[in-house]
Amino acid sequence: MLYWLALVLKSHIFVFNVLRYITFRALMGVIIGFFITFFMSPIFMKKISALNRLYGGYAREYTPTKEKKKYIPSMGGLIIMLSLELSIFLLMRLDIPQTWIIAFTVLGFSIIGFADDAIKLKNKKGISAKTKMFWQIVVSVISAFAMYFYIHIDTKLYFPFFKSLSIDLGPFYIIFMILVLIGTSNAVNLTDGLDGLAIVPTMTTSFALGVISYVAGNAILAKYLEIHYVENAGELTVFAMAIIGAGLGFLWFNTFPAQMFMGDVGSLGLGSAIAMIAILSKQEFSLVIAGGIFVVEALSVILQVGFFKITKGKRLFKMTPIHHHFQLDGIEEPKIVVRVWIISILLAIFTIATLKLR
Ligand code: 57M
Repeated sequence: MLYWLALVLKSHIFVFNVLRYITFRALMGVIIGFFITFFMSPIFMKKISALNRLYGGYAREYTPTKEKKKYIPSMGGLIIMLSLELSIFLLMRLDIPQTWIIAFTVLGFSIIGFADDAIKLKNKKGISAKTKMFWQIVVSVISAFAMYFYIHIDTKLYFPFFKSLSIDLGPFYIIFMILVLIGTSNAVNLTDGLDGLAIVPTMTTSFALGVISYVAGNAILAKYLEIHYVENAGELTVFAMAIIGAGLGFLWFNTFPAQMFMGDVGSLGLGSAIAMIAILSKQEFSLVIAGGIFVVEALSVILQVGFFKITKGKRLFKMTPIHHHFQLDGIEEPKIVVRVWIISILLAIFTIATLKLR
């Protein structure tokens, strides 16, 4: 909206011209995102805490730190999502379909998460896994078809490290997009089991993808660094920075010892958000590197379940997702979390470095 205002007013009031720049709107994204989550979360926490007490606590059947965390309010992701949707409408260009498809997808995934969280308040089981998956498929199918038919998204897969290697999936790219959306949102959801564990890797992944999107959306830079040019990818940088702003405001309360969790509304919504940036900027493989933490957490569950079935009851890890394994090994929660942060920062730097390693 502000971009449009800049176009209308720039000839009358010169300062509005600055709103046209991606870098300025990205900076505004960090600031707006931070202030919304920072100032609104305390009000929200009070309300959810009251509901928690009313319905007897939210904590699930077992976690190594279950009792202490029983009354911590969840659904903080609602404020993150509010902040993100606001940033989308205020800061991104509304004349391109990308903006609307992002707004729809993130809203869709967060509504699924919200429904689960809200039901969990009363009934600890929440929505069944099948119902949740059904709705995730519905939202991703709509989103993927919109990207295929409205944006005419490039159906080729490009690979980091290789300048000219690409594989064209044609219409099968629709299925690929659906898998990326569902896989990423569930991987972020699985990771979200310790204080601050999911939000920082989400921010570092957003940062790496945001930088690459800026390069991909700038014809001169893209040509210089020999990455695939994607029209309007720079707008994704604005969105990525809004995620960082909102994430910082949320982390203020979610860092150990957490005063609030993001809930499925946050984890599913944020997972779909980073997946959208990766798809629309044609950086799906950069997402795998930058979001390596999410990949490892999800893989640990897949391996554990597979091994359990094949060996008829033996376990590969003490407990998965893998952060529980480290907890049961006796490592304190903040140590596990900060080490994950360190790895995710390194992964983001490495992902950005792949721009030069071609
Ligand atoms: C999300 N939710 C947290 C909070 C957060 C198939 C299986 C792997 C599924 C998996 C599962 O249910 N995952 C979904 C896990 C929960 O956090 C809430 O959920 C939201 C995210 N969706 O925002 O609202 C608890 O996590 C803790 N927490 C924090 N700090 C945070 O900032 O401490 C969360 C955020 C919170 C709080 O205690 O209540 C969760 O862990 O439940 N299942 C599992 O993860 C279970 N694993 C398991 O059964 N593993 C098996 C294999 C064979 C499947 C195995 O390895 O043997 C674990 N679930 C729990 N405890 N609760 C096992 C340990």
